[in-house]
Amino acid sequence: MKLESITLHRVAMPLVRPFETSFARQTTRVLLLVHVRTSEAEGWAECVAMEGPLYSSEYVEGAEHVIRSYLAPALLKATDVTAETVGPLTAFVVGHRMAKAALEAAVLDAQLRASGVSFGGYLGAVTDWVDCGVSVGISPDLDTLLDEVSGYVDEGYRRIKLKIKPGWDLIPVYAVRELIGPDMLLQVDANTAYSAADIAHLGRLDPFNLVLIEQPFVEEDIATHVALARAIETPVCLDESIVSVGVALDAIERGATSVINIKPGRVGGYLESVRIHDLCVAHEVPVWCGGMLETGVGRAANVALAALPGFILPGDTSASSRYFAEDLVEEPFVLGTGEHAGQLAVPTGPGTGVTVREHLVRDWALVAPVTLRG
Ligand code: SMG
Ligand code: MG
Repeated sequence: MKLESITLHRVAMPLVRPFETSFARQTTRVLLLVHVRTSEAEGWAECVAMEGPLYSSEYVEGAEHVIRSYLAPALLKATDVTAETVGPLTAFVVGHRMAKAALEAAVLDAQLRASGVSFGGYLGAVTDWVDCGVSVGISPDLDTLLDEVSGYVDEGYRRIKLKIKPGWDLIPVYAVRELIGPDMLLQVDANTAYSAADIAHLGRLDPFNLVLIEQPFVEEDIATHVALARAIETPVCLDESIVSVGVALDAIERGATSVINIKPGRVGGYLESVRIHDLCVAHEVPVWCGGMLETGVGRAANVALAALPGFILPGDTSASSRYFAEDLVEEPFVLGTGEHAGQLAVPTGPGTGVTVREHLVRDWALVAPVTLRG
Protein backbone atom coordinates (compact mmCIF):
# COMPACT_ATOMS: atom_id res chain seq x y z
CA MET A 1 0.00 0.00 0.00
CA LYS A 2 1.03 3.60 -0.46
CA LEU A 3 0.66 5.69 2.68
CA GLU A 4 -0.91 8.98 1.61
CA SER A 5 -1.26 10.86 4.89
CA ILE A 6 -1.02 10.55 8.65
CA THR A 7 -3.22 12.76 10.85
CA LEU A 8 -2.44 13.17 14.54
CA HIS A 9 -5.24 14.08 16.96
CA ARG A 10 -4.51 14.98 20.57
CA VAL A 11 -7.66 14.59 22.65
CA ALA A 12 -8.63 14.67 26.33
CA MET A 13 -11.33 12.45 27.81
CA PRO A 14 -12.59 12.76 31.38
CA LEU A 15 -12.33 9.59 33.48
CA VAL A 16 -15.43 8.39 35.35
CA ARG A 17 -13.31 8.34 38.54
CA PRO A 18 -9.70 9.28 39.32
CA PHE A 19 -7.16 6.50 38.71
CA GLU A 20 -4.22 6.48 41.14
CA THR A 21 -1.09 4.36 40.83
CA SER A 22 2.19 4.34 42.76
CA PHE A 23 3.43 7.06 40.37
CA ALA A 24 0.50 9.35 39.51
CA ARG A 25 -3.16 10.27 39.96
CA GLN A 26 -5.09 10.78 36.74
CA THR A 27 -8.49 12.39 36.26
CA THR A 28 -8.34 12.78 32.48
CA ARG A 29 -6.98 10.56 29.72
CA VAL A 30 -4.97 12.73 27.34
CA LEU A 31 -4.13 10.65 24.30
CA LEU A 32 -2.90 10.65 20.77
CA LEU A 33 -4.93 9.14 17.93
CA VAL A 34 -3.38 8.27 14.60
CA HIS A 35 -5.52 8.31 11.45
CA VAL A 36 -3.89 7.05 8.24
CA ARG A 37 -5.10 7.25 4.68
CA THR A 38 -3.63 4.72 2.30
CA SER A 39 -4.17 3.88 -1.36
CA GLU A 40 -6.50 1.08 -0.19
CA ALA A 41 -8.40 2.22 2.92
CA GLU A 42 -8.24 4.34 6.05
CA GLY A 43 -7.11 3.17 9.47
CA TRP A 44 -7.22 4.42 13.05
CA ALA A 45 -5.07 3.60 16.06
CA GLU A 46 -4.38 4.87 19.52
CA CYS A 47 -0.97 5.64 20.99
CA VAL A 48 -0.87 4.38 24.59
CA ALA A 49 1.67 6.93 25.84
CA MET A 50 0.42 8.82 28.88
CA GLU A 51 0.31 12.62 29.16
CA GLY A 52 3.58 12.68 31.12
CA PRO A 53 6.67 10.38 31.08
CA LEU A 54 5.73 8.67 34.37
CA TYR A 55 4.82 5.08 33.42
CA SER A 56 7.64 4.95 30.88
CA SER A 57 9.85 7.50 29.14
CA GLU A 58 7.29 8.06 26.39
CA TYR A 59 4.58 10.72 26.65
CA VAL A 60 1.96 12.22 24.35
CA GLU A 61 3.82 15.27 23.08
CA GLY A 62 7.05 13.28 22.79
CA ALA A 63 5.27 10.65 20.68
CA GLU A 64 3.79 13.38 18.48
CA HIS A 65 7.20 14.93 18.03
CA VAL A 66 8.98 11.71 17.11
CA ILE A 67 6.20 10.78 14.68
CA ARG A 68 6.28 14.20 12.99
CA SER A 69 10.05 14.49 12.81
CA TYR A 70 11.24 10.95 12.19
CA LEU A 71 8.72 8.14 11.89
CA ALA A 72 6.09 9.67 9.59
CA PRO A 73 8.61 11.04 7.04
CA ALA A 74 10.18 7.57 6.75
CA LEU A 75 6.83 5.91 6.14
CA LEU A 76 5.44 8.61 3.84
CA LYS A 77 8.37 8.37 1.46
CA ALA A 78 8.30 4.56 1.25
CA THR A 79 6.64 3.08 -1.83
CA ASP A 80 5.09 0.09 -0.06
CA VAL A 81 3.89 0.31 3.52
CA THR A 82 2.17 -2.56 5.32
CA ALA A 83 1.97 -3.48 9.00
CA GLU A 84 4.82 -5.91 8.34
CA THR A 85 7.10 -3.17 6.94
CA VAL A 86 6.41 -0.43 9.51
CA GLY A 87 8.84 -2.06 11.99
CA PRO A 88 11.74 -2.38 9.53
CA LEU A 89 11.11 1.10 8.05
CA THR A 90 11.19 2.74 11.50
CA ALA A 91 13.91 0.59 13.09
CA PHE A 92 16.48 3.37 12.60
CA VAL A 93 14.79 5.26 15.47
CA VAL A 94 15.91 3.98 18.86
CA GLY A 95 13.06 3.14 21.25
CA HIS A 96 9.79 5.14 20.98
CA ARG A 97 7.92 1.88 20.82
CA MET A 98 4.52 3.34 21.71
CA ALA A 99 4.76 5.80 18.82
CA LYS A 100 5.86 3.03 16.43
CA ALA A 101 3.12 0.69 17.69
CA ALA A 102 0.44 3.30 16.98
CA LEU A 103 1.63 3.73 13.40
CA GLU A 104 1.83 -0.01 12.86
CA ALA A 105 -1.68 -0.51 14.26
CA ALA A 106 -3.18 2.26 12.11
CA VAL A 107 -1.57 0.79 8.98
CA LEU A 108 -2.74 -2.68 10.00
CA ASP A 109 -6.29 -1.39 10.49
CA ALA A 110 -6.28 0.10 6.97
CA GLN A 111 -4.75 -3.01 5.44
CA LEU A 112 -7.24 -5.35 7.11
CA ARG A 113 -10.22 -3.13 6.24
CA ALA A 114 -9.07 -3.27 2.62
CA SER A 115 -8.96 -7.06 2.67
CA GLY A 116 -12.02 -7.62 4.89
CA VAL A 117 -10.08 -9.40 7.66
CA SER A 118 -10.51 -8.71 11.39
CA PHE A 119 -7.64 -8.03 13.80
CA GLY A 120 -8.50 -11.30 15.55
CA GLY A 121 -8.43 -13.24 12.29
CA TYR A 122 -5.07 -11.73 11.35
CA LEU A 123 -3.42 -12.14 14.76
CA GLY A 124 -4.61 -15.72 15.29
CA ALA A 125 -7.57 -15.46 17.69
CA VAL A 126 -8.95 -18.82 18.75
CA THR A 127 -11.90 -17.68 20.84
CA ASP A 128 -14.91 -15.36 20.42
CA TRP A 129 -14.95 -14.07 24.01
CA VAL A 130 -12.14 -13.10 26.38
CA ASP A 131 -12.04 -13.12 30.19
CA CYS A 132 -11.80 -9.66 31.70
CA GLY A 133 -10.17 -8.35 34.81
CA VAL A 134 -10.21 -4.85 36.21
CA SER A 135 -7.38 -2.72 37.55
CA VAL A 136 -8.29 -0.91 40.76
CA GLY A 137 -6.38 2.23 41.67
CA ILE A 138 -5.01 3.24 45.06
CA SER A 139 -7.92 4.58 47.13
CA PRO A 140 -8.07 7.38 49.67
CA ASP A 141 -9.21 4.80 52.27
CA LEU A 142 -10.22 1.15 52.69
CA ASP A 143 -13.97 1.77 52.63
CA THR A 144 -13.71 3.50 49.28
CA LEU A 145 -11.57 0.65 47.95
CA LEU A 146 -13.98 -2.03 49.12
CA ASP A 147 -16.95 -0.17 47.64
CA GLU A 148 -15.18 0.09 44.30
CA VAL A 149 -14.15 -3.58 44.30
CA SER A 150 -17.69 -4.73 45.24
CA GLY A 151 -19.06 -2.76 42.32
CA TYR A 152 -16.69 -4.50 39.91
CA VAL A 153 -17.46 -7.93 41.37
CA ASP A 154 -21.17 -7.20 40.87
CA GLU A 155 -20.48 -6.19 37.27
CA GLY A 156 -19.02 -9.66 36.70
CA TYR A 157 -15.29 -9.06 36.35
CA ARG A 158 -13.35 -12.32 36.57
CA ARG A 159 -10.26 -10.95 38.27
CA ILE A 160 -9.33 -8.00 40.46
CA LYS A 161 -5.95 -6.27 40.23
CA LEU A 162 -4.99 -3.89 43.03
CA LYS A 163 -2.47 -1.16 42.59
CA ILE A 164 -0.05 -1.19 45.52
CA LYS A 165 2.82 0.91 46.84
CA PRO A 166 4.81 0.98 50.09
CA GLY A 167 2.27 1.83 52.80
CA TRP A 168 -0.69 0.58 50.69
CA ASP A 169 -0.17 -3.14 50.28
CA LEU A 170 -0.75 -5.81 52.97
CA ILE A 171 -3.82 -4.21 54.55
CA PRO A 172 -5.75 -3.48 51.33
CA VAL A 173 -4.86 -6.91 49.95
CA TYR A 174 -6.05 -8.56 53.18
CA ALA A 175 -9.29 -6.54 53.15
CA VAL A 176 -10.06 -7.27 49.50
CA ARG A 177 -9.28 -10.97 49.90
CA GLU A 178 -11.74 -11.08 52.83
CA LEU A 179 -14.35 -9.30 50.71
CA ILE A 180 -14.09 -11.40 47.55
CA GLY A 181 -13.42 -14.76 49.19
CA PRO A 182 -10.60 -17.25 48.69
CA ASP A 183 -11.40 -18.33 45.13
CA MET A 184 -11.68 -15.16 43.08
CA LEU A 185 -8.56 -14.26 41.10
CA LEU A 186 -6.65 -11.42 42.78
CA GLN A 187 -3.30 -9.89 41.80
CA VAL A 188 -1.29 -6.75 42.57
CA ASP A 189 0.71 -4.24 40.54
CA ALA A 190 3.41 -2.02 42.09
CA ASN A 191 4.57 -0.11 38.99
CA THR A 192 8.23 -0.24 40.18
CA ALA A 193 7.55 1.28 43.64
CA TYR A 194 9.67 -1.17 45.71
CA SER A 195 13.38 -1.91 46.10
CA ALA A 196 15.52 -4.94 46.97
CA ALA A 197 15.21 -4.06 50.67
CA ASP A 198 11.47 -4.86 50.43
CA ILE A 199 11.85 -8.54 49.42
CA ALA A 200 10.98 -9.92 52.86
CA HIS A 201 8.04 -7.53 53.13
CA LEU A 202 6.66 -8.61 49.74
CA GLY A 203 6.90 -12.23 50.92
CA ARG A 204 4.16 -11.33 53.40
CA LEU A 205 1.75 -11.26 50.43
CA ASP A 206 2.15 -15.04 49.99
CA PRO A 207 -0.74 -16.05 52.32
CA PHE A 208 -3.23 -14.16 50.13
CA ASN A 209 -2.97 -16.62 47.24
CA LEU A 210 -2.35 -13.96 44.60
CA VAL A 211 -2.23 -14.85 40.90
CA LEU A 212 0.89 -12.71 40.63
CA ILE A 213 2.78 -9.61 41.71
CA GLU A 214 3.42 -7.28 38.79
CA GLN A 215 6.58 -5.21 38.32
CA PRO A 216 7.66 -4.47 41.90
CA PHE A 217 11.08 -3.08 40.92
CA VAL A 218 12.48 -0.61 38.41
CA GLU A 219 12.27 -1.81 34.80
CA GLU A 220 16.02 -2.18 34.16
CA ASP A 221 16.51 -4.29 37.30
CA ILE A 222 15.95 -7.86 36.17
CA ALA A 223 18.29 -9.22 38.89
CA THR A 224 16.16 -8.07 41.82
CA HIS A 225 13.09 -9.64 40.22
CA VAL A 226 15.06 -12.91 40.01
CA ALA A 227 15.91 -12.60 43.71
CA LEU A 228 12.25 -11.95 44.59
CA ALA A 229 11.00 -14.85 42.48
CA ARG A 230 13.38 -17.15 44.40
CA ALA A 231 12.34 -15.74 47.79
CA ILE A 232 8.54 -15.77 47.59
CA GLU A 233 5.77 -18.11 46.45
CA THR A 234 3.64 -15.53 44.63
CA PRO A 235 4.50 -15.64 40.91
CA VAL A 236 6.41 -12.59 39.66
CA CYS A 237 5.11 -10.94 36.46
CA LEU A 238 6.97 -8.29 34.49
CA ASP A 239 5.24 -5.40 32.74
CA GLU A 240 7.43 -2.28 32.26
CA SER A 241 10.61 -4.39 31.85
CA ILE A 242 9.36 -6.37 28.85
CA VAL A 243 9.96 -4.13 25.84
CA SER A 244 10.77 -6.79 23.22
CA VAL A 245 10.81 -10.50 22.52
CA GLY A 246 14.54 -10.54 23.28
CA VAL A 247 14.07 -9.05 26.75
CA ALA A 248 11.18 -11.45 27.35
CA LEU A 249 13.39 -14.45 26.53
CA ASP A 250 16.18 -13.19 28.78
CA ALA A 251 13.77 -12.56 31.69
CA ILE A 252 12.19 -16.00 31.31
CA GLU A 253 15.54 -17.79 31.09
CA ARG A 254 16.87 -15.96 34.15
CA GLY A 255 13.76 -16.78 36.19
CA ALA A 256 12.73 -13.15 36.66
CA THR A 257 9.18 -13.68 35.44
CA SER A 258 6.90 -16.71 35.35
CA VAL A 259 3.97 -14.78 33.82
CA ILE A 260 4.12 -11.94 31.29
CA ASN A 261 1.87 -8.92 30.78
CA ILE A 262 1.80 -8.12 27.06
CA LYS A 263 1.00 -4.52 26.12
CA PRO A 264 1.31 -3.89 22.39
CA GLY A 265 2.30 -0.24 22.85
CA ARG A 266 5.08 -1.04 25.30
CA VAL A 267 6.66 -3.66 23.00
CA GLY A 268 6.38 -1.72 19.73
CA GLY A 269 3.24 -3.21 18.23
CA TYR A 270 0.87 -6.12 17.69
CA LEU A 271 3.38 -8.05 15.58
CA GLU A 272 5.98 -8.02 18.37
CA SER A 273 3.18 -8.90 20.81
CA VAL A 274 2.43 -12.04 18.80
CA ARG A 275 6.15 -12.92 18.80
CA ILE A 276 6.24 -12.58 22.61
CA HIS A 277 3.04 -14.60 22.88
CA ASP A 278 4.55 -17.38 20.75
CA LEU A 279 7.77 -17.37 22.80
CA CYS A 280 5.78 -17.62 26.02
CA VAL A 281 3.65 -20.47 24.69
CA ALA A 282 6.85 -22.33 23.74
CA HIS A 283 8.20 -21.79 27.28
CA GLU A 284 4.85 -22.55 28.95
CA VAL A 285 4.74 -19.04 30.42
CA PRO A 286 1.14 -17.78 30.76
CA VAL A 287 0.43 -14.34 29.31
CA TRP A 288 -2.32 -11.77 29.74
CA CYS A 289 -3.16 -8.56 27.96
CA GLY A 290 -2.30 -5.37 29.82
CA GLY A 291 -4.16 -2.10 29.51
CA MET A 292 -3.26 1.59 29.20
CA LEU A 293 -6.72 3.12 29.76
CA GLU A 294 -7.48 2.66 26.08
CA THR A 295 -10.51 4.07 24.34
CA GLY A 296 -12.51 1.69 22.19
CA VAL A 297 -9.96 2.16 19.40
CA GLY A 298 -7.10 0.51 21.27
CA ARG A 299 -9.37 -1.70 23.34
CA ALA A 300 -10.77 -3.37 20.19
CA ALA A 301 -7.30 -4.41 19.08
CA ASN A 302 -6.33 -5.55 22.59
CA VAL A 303 -9.42 -7.72 22.91
CA ALA A 304 -8.50 -9.35 19.59
CA LEU A 305 -4.96 -10.01 20.84
CA ALA A 306 -6.29 -11.44 24.12
CA ALA A 307 -8.12 -14.09 22.07
CA LEU A 308 -4.82 -15.82 21.16
CA PRO A 309 -4.36 -19.22 22.82
CA GLY A 310 -1.56 -18.27 25.25
CA PHE A 311 -3.68 -15.58 26.93
CA ILE A 312 -4.90 -17.88 29.66
CA LEU A 313 -5.29 -15.25 32.38
CA PRO A 314 -7.93 -12.47 32.36
CA GLY A 315 -6.53 -9.22 30.98
CA ASP A 316 -6.86 -5.55 31.92
CA THR A 317 -9.39 -5.53 29.10
CA SER A 318 -12.25 -3.95 31.01
CA ALA A 319 -15.48 -2.55 29.67
CA SER A 320 -15.40 0.98 28.23
CA SER A 321 -17.44 2.14 31.25
CA ARG A 322 -14.51 1.32 33.58
CA TYR A 323 -12.94 4.59 32.46
CA PHE A 324 -15.29 6.51 30.19
CA ALA A 325 -18.91 7.65 30.36
CA GLU A 326 -18.82 7.88 26.57
CA ASP A 327 -16.40 5.97 24.36
CA LEU A 328 -14.81 7.26 21.16
CA VAL A 329 -16.27 4.43 19.10
CA GLU A 330 -19.80 3.58 18.00
CA GLU A 331 -19.51 0.13 19.58
CA PRO A 332 -18.49 0.64 23.23
CA PHE A 333 -17.21 -2.48 24.99
CA VAL A 334 -19.86 -3.90 27.33
CA LEU A 335 -19.40 -7.02 29.48
CA GLY A 336 -21.44 -10.03 28.42
CA THR A 337 -24.16 -11.68 30.48
CA GLY A 338 -25.07 -15.26 31.41
CA GLU A 339 -22.26 -17.59 30.46
CA HIS A 340 -20.38 -14.56 29.10
CA ALA A 341 -20.54 -12.54 32.32
CA GLY A 342 -17.14 -10.93 32.87
CA GLN A 343 -16.17 -11.38 29.23
CA LEU A 344 -15.92 -9.15 26.18
CA ALA A 345 -16.78 -10.28 22.68
CA VAL A 346 -13.90 -10.22 20.20
CA PRO A 347 -14.80 -7.79 17.38
CA THR A 348 -15.41 -9.54 14.08
CA GLY A 349 -15.66 -6.71 11.54
CA PRO A 350 -12.79 -5.77 9.20
CA GLY A 351 -9.77 -4.18 10.90
CA THR A 352 -10.43 -3.30 14.54
CA GLY A 353 -14.14 -3.72 13.80
CA VAL A 354 -15.01 -0.42 15.50
CA THR A 355 -16.02 2.93 14.02
CA VAL A 356 -14.48 6.11 15.37
CA ARG A 357 -16.99 8.84 16.27
CA GLU A 358 -15.09 11.57 14.48
CA HIS A 359 -17.28 14.35 15.86
CA LEU A 360 -16.12 13.37 19.37
CA VAL A 361 -12.50 13.43 18.23
CA ARG A 362 -13.17 17.01 17.10
CA ASP A 363 -15.14 17.96 20.23
CA TRP A 364 -12.48 16.63 22.59
CA ALA A 365 -9.46 17.92 20.66
CA LEU A 366 -6.85 19.72 22.76
CA VAL A 367 -5.05 21.19 19.75
CA ALA A 368 -5.78 21.38 16.04
CA PRO A 369 -5.07 18.08 14.26
CA VAL A 370 -1.88 17.85 12.23
CA THR A 371 -1.81 16.12 8.84
CA LEU A 372 1.50 14.89 7.46
CA ARG A 373 1.95 14.05 3.77
CA GLY A 374 4.82 12.65 1.73
O1 SMG B 1 -6.37 -0.08 30.92
O2 SMG B 1 -7.31 -0.87 32.70
C1 SMG B 1 -6.36 -0.32 32.12
C2 SMG B 1 -5.17 0.09 32.92
C3 SMG B 1 -4.57 -1.06 33.62
O3 SMG B 1 -3.30 -0.83 35.58
C4 SMG B 1 -3.33 -0.68 34.38
N1 SMG B 1 -2.29 -0.21 33.67
O4 SMG B 1 0.96 -0.81 34.93
O5 SMG B 1 -0.47 -2.15 34.17
C5 SMG B 1 -0.14 -1.01 34.46
C6 SMG B 1 -1.05 0.18 34.27
C7 SMG B 1 -0.40 1.22 33.42
C8 SMG B 1 -1.17 2.45 33.26
S1 SMG B 1 -1.28 3.34 34.73
C9 SMG B 1 -1.57 4.98 34.36
MG1 MG C 1 1.46 -2.85 35.24
